[in-house]
Amino acid sequence: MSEPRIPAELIHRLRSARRVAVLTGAGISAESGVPTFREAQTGLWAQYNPEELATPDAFRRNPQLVWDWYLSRQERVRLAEPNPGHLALVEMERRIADFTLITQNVDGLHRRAGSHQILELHGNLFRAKCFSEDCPVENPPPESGEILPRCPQCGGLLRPDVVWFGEMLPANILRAAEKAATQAEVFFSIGTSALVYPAADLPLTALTAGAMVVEINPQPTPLSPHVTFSLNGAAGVVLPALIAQTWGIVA
Ligand code: BV8
Repeated sequence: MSEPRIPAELIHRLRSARRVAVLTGAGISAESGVPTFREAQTGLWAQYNPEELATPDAFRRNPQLVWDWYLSRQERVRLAEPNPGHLALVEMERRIADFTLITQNVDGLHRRAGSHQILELHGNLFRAKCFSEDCPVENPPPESGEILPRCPQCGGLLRPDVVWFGEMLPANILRAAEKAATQAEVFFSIGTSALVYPAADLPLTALTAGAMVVEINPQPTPLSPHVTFSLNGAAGVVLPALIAQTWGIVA
Protein backbone atom coordinates (compact mmCIF):
# COMPACT_ATOMS: atom_id res chain seq x y z
CA MET A 1 0.00 0.00 0.00
CA SER A 2 1.49 3.39 -1.00
CA GLU A 3 2.31 5.90 1.74
CA PRO A 4 -0.52 8.39 2.43
CA ARG A 5 0.10 11.85 0.94
CA ILE A 6 0.16 14.56 3.62
CA PRO A 7 -1.30 17.92 2.51
CA ALA A 8 1.50 20.33 1.50
CA GLU A 9 -0.06 23.15 3.56
CA LEU A 10 0.11 21.01 6.71
CA ILE A 11 3.75 20.05 6.04
CA HIS A 12 4.66 23.71 5.48
CA ARG A 13 2.89 24.81 8.67
CA LEU A 14 4.49 22.06 10.78
CA ARG A 15 8.00 22.90 9.58
CA SER A 16 7.69 26.46 10.91
CA ALA A 17 5.46 25.76 13.96
CA ARG A 18 6.77 26.52 17.47
CA ARG A 19 3.73 25.33 19.44
CA VAL A 20 1.94 22.04 18.62
CA ALA A 21 -0.56 20.10 20.76
CA VAL A 22 -1.86 16.58 20.22
CA LEU A 23 -4.93 14.90 21.74
CA THR A 24 -4.94 11.10 21.56
CA GLY A 25 -7.63 8.53 22.29
CA ALA A 26 -7.84 4.76 22.44
CA GLY A 27 -7.41 4.48 18.65
CA ILE A 28 -3.68 5.22 18.82
CA SER A 29 -3.19 2.10 20.96
CA ALA A 30 -5.36 -0.09 18.70
CA GLU A 31 -2.34 -1.11 16.57
CA SER A 32 -0.59 -2.20 19.78
CA GLY A 33 -3.40 -4.73 20.25
CA VAL A 34 -5.14 -2.78 23.02
CA PRO A 35 -8.91 -2.78 22.33
CA THR A 36 -10.41 0.71 21.96
CA PHE A 37 -12.76 1.92 24.65
CA ARG A 38 -15.95 1.43 22.66
CA GLU A 39 -14.85 -1.63 20.70
CA ALA A 40 -16.97 -4.65 21.59
CA GLN A 41 -15.44 -6.20 24.68
CA THR A 42 -14.56 -9.88 24.59
CA GLY A 43 -14.82 -12.89 26.87
CA LEU A 44 -16.15 -12.29 30.39
CA TRP A 45 -16.30 -8.55 29.71
CA ALA A 46 -18.50 -8.86 26.60
CA GLN A 47 -21.60 -8.68 28.86
CA TYR A 48 -20.57 -5.28 30.30
CA ASN A 49 -20.67 -1.74 28.87
CA PRO A 50 -17.39 0.04 29.71
CA GLU A 51 -19.27 3.26 30.44
CA GLU A 52 -21.19 1.40 33.16
CA LEU A 53 -18.11 -0.24 34.65
CA ALA A 54 -16.01 2.98 34.67
CA THR A 55 -18.14 4.70 37.33
CA PRO A 56 -17.96 5.21 41.13
CA ASP A 57 -21.38 3.54 41.49
CA ALA A 58 -20.15 0.36 39.78
CA PHE A 59 -17.20 0.31 42.19
CA ARG A 60 -19.45 0.82 45.22
CA ARG A 61 -21.77 -1.96 44.04
CA ASN A 62 -19.07 -4.47 43.12
CA PRO A 63 -15.46 -3.40 43.78
CA GLN A 64 -14.12 -6.89 42.99
CA LEU A 65 -15.73 -6.90 39.51
CA VAL A 66 -14.36 -3.43 38.73
CA TRP A 67 -10.87 -4.33 40.03
CA ASP A 68 -10.89 -7.54 37.96
CA TRP A 69 -11.81 -5.51 34.84
CA TYR A 70 -8.92 -3.11 35.42
CA LEU A 71 -6.50 -5.95 36.22
CA SER A 72 -7.48 -7.70 32.98
CA ARG A 73 -6.82 -4.44 31.09
CA GLN A 74 -3.45 -4.09 32.83
CA GLU A 75 -2.51 -7.60 31.66
CA ARG A 76 -3.46 -6.69 28.05
CA VAL A 77 -1.38 -3.50 28.20
CA ARG A 78 1.65 -5.26 29.76
CA LEU A 79 1.70 -7.57 26.71
CA ALA A 80 1.43 -4.60 24.32
CA GLU A 81 4.26 -2.58 22.80
CA PRO A 82 4.15 1.05 21.61
CA ASN A 83 3.39 1.09 17.86
CA PRO A 84 4.71 3.33 15.01
CA GLY A 85 2.00 5.88 15.82
CA HIS A 86 3.30 6.32 19.38
CA LEU A 87 6.90 6.45 18.10
CA ALA A 88 6.06 9.07 15.47
CA LEU A 89 4.75 11.36 18.24
CA VAL A 90 8.05 10.90 20.12
CA GLU A 91 9.82 12.18 16.98
CA MET A 92 7.37 15.07 16.60
CA GLU A 93 8.12 16.10 20.22
CA ARG A 94 11.83 16.19 19.29
CA ARG A 95 11.13 18.48 16.31
CA ILE A 96 8.78 21.02 17.91
CA ALA A 97 10.01 23.60 20.44
CA ASP A 98 6.82 23.67 22.53
CA PHE A 99 5.03 20.30 22.19
CA THR A 100 2.22 19.01 24.42
CA LEU A 101 0.81 15.48 24.25
CA ILE A 102 -2.65 15.32 25.83
CA THR A 103 -3.99 11.79 26.15
CA GLN A 104 -7.33 10.32 27.19
CA ASN A 105 -5.67 6.93 27.41
CA VAL A 106 -4.82 5.30 30.72
CA ASP A 107 -2.46 2.66 29.24
CA GLY A 108 0.84 4.52 29.72
CA LEU A 109 2.01 3.54 26.20
CA HIS A 110 3.04 7.10 25.24
CA ARG A 111 5.53 7.20 28.14
CA ARG A 112 6.81 3.71 27.32
CA ALA A 113 7.32 4.91 23.72
CA GLY A 114 9.53 7.78 24.95
CA SER A 115 7.20 10.81 25.00
CA HIS A 116 7.86 13.29 27.82
CA GLN A 117 5.44 16.27 27.76
CA ILE A 118 2.37 14.13 28.54
CA LEU A 119 -0.90 15.24 30.16
CA GLU A 120 -2.91 12.16 31.27
CA LEU A 121 -6.44 13.60 31.36
CA HIS A 122 -8.06 10.37 32.63
CA GLY A 123 -5.34 9.00 34.93
CA ASN A 124 -3.35 5.79 34.63
CA LEU A 125 -4.32 2.11 34.78
CA PHE A 126 -1.22 1.21 36.80
CA ARG A 127 -1.70 3.70 39.65
CA ALA A 128 -4.08 3.22 42.59
CA LYS A 129 -5.54 5.71 45.07
CA CYS A 130 -7.70 5.61 48.17
CA PHE A 131 -11.45 5.45 47.44
CA SER A 132 -12.34 6.97 50.82
CA GLU A 133 -9.83 9.80 51.46
CA ASP A 134 -8.23 10.18 48.02
CA CYS A 135 -4.73 9.58 49.49
CA PRO A 136 -2.26 8.84 46.64
CA VAL A 137 -0.60 5.47 47.15
CA GLU A 138 2.36 3.88 45.39
CA ASN A 139 1.95 0.15 45.95
CA PRO A 140 0.57 -1.66 42.87
CA PRO A 141 -3.03 -2.94 43.07
CA PRO A 142 -3.65 -6.60 43.91
CA GLU A 143 -3.09 -9.53 41.63
CA SER A 144 -6.41 -10.63 40.16
CA GLY A 145 -8.60 -12.59 42.57
CA GLU A 146 -6.82 -11.48 45.75
CA ILE A 147 -8.72 -9.74 48.53
CA LEU A 148 -9.47 -6.10 47.81
CA PRO A 149 -6.52 -3.73 48.42
CA ARG A 150 -6.78 -1.39 51.38
CA CYS A 151 -5.33 2.14 51.81
CA PRO A 152 -2.28 1.98 54.15
CA GLN A 153 -3.23 5.40 55.58
CA CYS A 154 -6.95 5.04 56.35
CA GLY A 155 -7.77 1.38 55.74
CA GLY A 156 -10.43 2.28 53.16
CA LEU A 157 -10.66 0.54 49.78
CA LEU A 158 -8.08 1.38 47.11
CA ARG A 159 -9.37 2.12 43.59
CA PRO A 160 -7.73 2.49 40.18
CA ASP A 161 -6.32 6.03 39.80
CA VAL A 162 -8.39 6.80 36.70
CA VAL A 163 -11.15 9.37 36.10
CA TRP A 164 -14.54 7.64 35.98
CA PHE A 165 -17.64 8.95 34.22
CA GLY A 166 -19.31 11.60 36.36
CA GLU A 167 -15.97 12.49 38.01
CA MET A 168 -14.05 15.74 37.52
CA LEU A 169 -10.77 15.61 35.65
CA PRO A 170 -7.67 16.71 37.62
CA ALA A 171 -8.09 20.50 37.50
CA ASN A 172 -4.38 21.31 37.01
CA ILE A 173 -4.02 18.83 34.15
CA LEU A 174 -7.20 20.01 32.41
CA ARG A 175 -6.07 23.64 32.78
CA ALA A 176 -2.70 22.81 31.21
CA ALA A 177 -4.45 20.99 28.36
CA GLU A 178 -6.79 23.93 27.72
CA LYS A 179 -3.81 26.32 27.71
CA ALA A 180 -1.94 24.11 25.21
CA ALA A 181 -5.04 23.97 22.99
CA THR A 182 -5.45 27.75 23.12
CA GLN A 183 -1.80 28.40 22.21
CA ALA A 184 -1.24 25.69 19.61
CA GLU A 185 -0.51 26.70 16.00
CA VAL A 186 -1.31 23.12 14.93
CA PHE A 187 -3.61 20.83 16.97
CA PHE A 188 -3.98 17.11 16.19
CA SER A 189 -6.93 14.94 17.30
CA ILE A 190 -5.77 11.34 16.85
CA GLY A 191 -7.63 8.06 17.45
CA THR A 192 -10.55 9.46 19.39
CA SER A 193 -14.28 9.23 18.73
CA ALA A 194 -14.56 12.81 20.08
CA LEU A 195 -17.52 11.75 22.23
CA VAL A 196 -16.16 12.14 25.77
CA TYR A 197 -16.13 15.56 27.41
CA PRO A 198 -14.41 17.74 28.42
CA ALA A 199 -11.57 16.19 26.31
CA ALA A 200 -13.69 16.50 23.16
CA ASP A 201 -13.86 20.28 23.71
CA LEU A 202 -10.09 20.68 23.29
CA PRO A 203 -9.91 20.51 19.45
CA LEU A 204 -12.75 23.07 19.27
CA THR A 205 -10.90 25.32 21.72
CA ALA A 206 -7.85 25.13 19.43
CA LEU A 207 -9.97 25.85 16.34
CA THR A 208 -11.61 28.88 17.99
CA ALA A 209 -8.16 30.18 18.94
CA GLY A 210 -7.10 30.02 15.27
CA ALA A 211 -5.12 26.77 15.15
CA MET A 212 -4.88 24.48 12.15
CA VAL A 213 -6.77 21.39 13.45
CA VAL A 214 -5.95 17.98 11.97
CA GLU A 215 -7.89 14.77 12.68
CA ILE A 216 -6.35 11.32 12.13
CA ASN A 217 -8.93 8.51 12.28
CA PRO A 218 -10.04 5.75 9.89
CA GLN A 219 -13.64 6.72 10.67
CA PRO A 220 -15.46 10.09 10.63
CA THR A 221 -16.33 11.59 14.02
CA PRO A 222 -18.52 14.52 15.19
CA LEU A 223 -15.33 16.63 14.97
CA SER A 224 -14.64 15.79 11.29
CA PRO A 225 -16.82 18.54 9.71
CA HIS A 226 -14.99 21.21 11.71
CA VAL A 227 -11.33 20.36 11.19
CA THR A 228 -8.86 21.89 8.72
CA PHE A 229 -7.65 18.48 7.51
CA SER A 230 -9.18 15.03 8.08
CA LEU A 231 -6.59 12.31 7.38
CA ASN A 232 -8.63 9.08 7.06
CA GLY A 233 -6.32 6.30 8.08
CA ALA A 234 -4.70 4.42 10.91
CA ALA A 235 -2.45 6.44 13.20
CA GLY A 236 0.34 3.86 12.83
CA VAL A 237 0.35 4.49 9.06
CA VAL A 238 -0.50 8.19 8.73
CA LEU A 239 1.79 9.53 11.50
CA PRO A 240 5.02 7.92 10.22
CA ALA A 241 4.17 9.23 6.73
CA LEU A 242 3.61 12.72 8.18
CA ILE A 243 6.98 12.64 9.99
CA ALA A 244 8.79 11.36 6.89
CA GLN A 245 7.21 13.91 4.50
CA THR A 246 7.67 16.82 6.93
CA TRP A 247 11.14 16.16 8.30
CA GLY A 248 12.51 13.60 5.87
CA ILE A 249 13.08 10.90 8.42
CA VAL A 250 11.60 7.57 9.41
CA ALA A 251 10.40 7.69 13.04
C1 BV8 B 1 -17.04 15.17 33.68
C2 BV8 B 1 -10.88 6.46 32.16
C3 BV8 B 1 -17.83 16.95 35.01
C4 BV8 B 1 -11.55 5.25 32.71
C5 BV8 B 1 -12.51 7.58 30.70
C6 BV8 B 1 -23.92 12.59 32.82
C7 BV8 B 1 -23.37 12.60 34.10
C8 BV8 B 1 -22.05 12.95 34.31
C9 BV8 B 1 -21.26 13.32 33.24
C10 BV8 B 1 -21.82 13.30 31.99
C11 BV8 B 1 -23.14 12.96 31.75
N1 BV8 B 1 -23.37 13.04 30.41
C12 BV8 B 1 -22.24 13.41 29.78
C13 BV8 B 1 -21.31 13.56 30.73
C14 BV8 B 1 -19.99 13.93 30.53
C15 BV8 B 1 -19.19 12.62 30.41
C16 BV8 B 1 -19.18 12.27 28.95
O1 BV8 B 1 -18.53 12.92 28.18
N2 BV8 B 1 -19.96 11.23 28.58
C17 BV8 B 1 -20.01 10.88 27.17
C18 BV8 B 1 -20.06 9.37 27.02
C19 BV8 B 1 -21.22 11.58 26.56
N3 BV8 B 1 -17.86 12.96 30.85
C20 BV8 B 1 -17.51 12.73 32.11
O2 BV8 B 1 -18.19 12.15 32.92
C21 BV8 B 1 -16.15 13.29 32.48
N4 BV8 B 1 -16.27 14.07 33.66
O3 BV8 B 1 -17.70 15.55 32.75
O4 BV8 B 1 -17.00 15.81 34.90
C22 BV8 B 1 -19.17 16.45 35.49
C23 BV8 B 1 -19.23 15.76 36.69
C24 BV8 B 1 -20.47 15.37 37.15
C25 BV8 B 1 -21.62 15.63 36.41
C26 BV8 B 1 -21.54 16.30 35.18
C27 BV8 B 1 -20.29 16.70 34.71
C28 BV8 B 1 -15.17 12.17 32.74
C29 BV8 B 1 -14.87 11.47 31.42
C30 BV8 B 1 -13.71 10.50 31.63
C31 BV8 B 1 -14.22 9.08 31.65
N5 BV8 B 1 -13.08 8.14 31.73
N6 BV8 B 1 -11.45 6.78 30.83
C32 BV8 B 1 -11.19 4.01 31.94
O5 BV8 B 1 -10.52 4.09 30.89
O6 BV8 B 1 -11.59 2.93 32.41
S1 BV8 B 1 -13.07 7.94 29.17
C33 BV8 B 1 -12.74 6.71 28.07
O7 BV8 B 1 -13.29 7.18 26.85
C34 BV8 B 1 -11.28 6.44 27.76
O8 BV8 B 1 -10.38 7.24 28.44
C35 BV8 B 1 -11.20 6.78 26.29
O9 BV8 B 1 -9.97 7.22 25.89
C36 BV8 B 1 -12.21 7.84 26.23
C37 BV8 B 1 -12.66 8.38 24.93
O10 BV8 B 1 -12.87 7.33 24.08
P1 BV8 B 1 -11.83 7.25 22.85
O11 BV8 B 1 -10.46 7.36 23.38
O12 BV8 B 1 -12.25 8.21 21.82
O13 BV8 B 1 -12.02 5.78 22.42
P2 BV8 B 1 -13.22 5.22 21.53
O14 BV8 B 1 -13.18 3.74 21.65
O15 BV8 B 1 -14.47 5.96 21.84
O16 BV8 B 1 -12.82 5.64 20.03
C38 BV8 B 1 -11.66 5.11 19.43
C39 BV8 B 1 -11.48 5.87 18.12
O17 BV8 B 1 -10.26 5.42 17.54
C40 BV8 B 1 -12.57 5.61 17.12
O18 BV8 B 1 -13.00 6.85 16.56
C41 BV8 B 1 -11.91 4.75 16.04
O19 BV8 B 1 -12.41 5.05 14.75
C42 BV8 B 1 -10.49 5.21 16.15
N7 BV8 B 1 -9.48 4.22 15.72
C43 BV8 B 1 -9.56 2.86 15.75
N8 BV8 B 1 -8.40 2.34 15.28
C44 BV8 B 1 -7.58 3.39 14.99
C45 BV8 B 1 -8.27 4.58 15.27
N9 BV8 B 1 -7.73 5.80 15.08
C46 BV8 B 1 -6.48 5.86 14.58
N10 BV8 B 1 -5.75 4.75 14.30
C47 BV8 B 1 -6.27 3.52 14.47
N11 BV8 B 1 -5.53 2.43 14.16
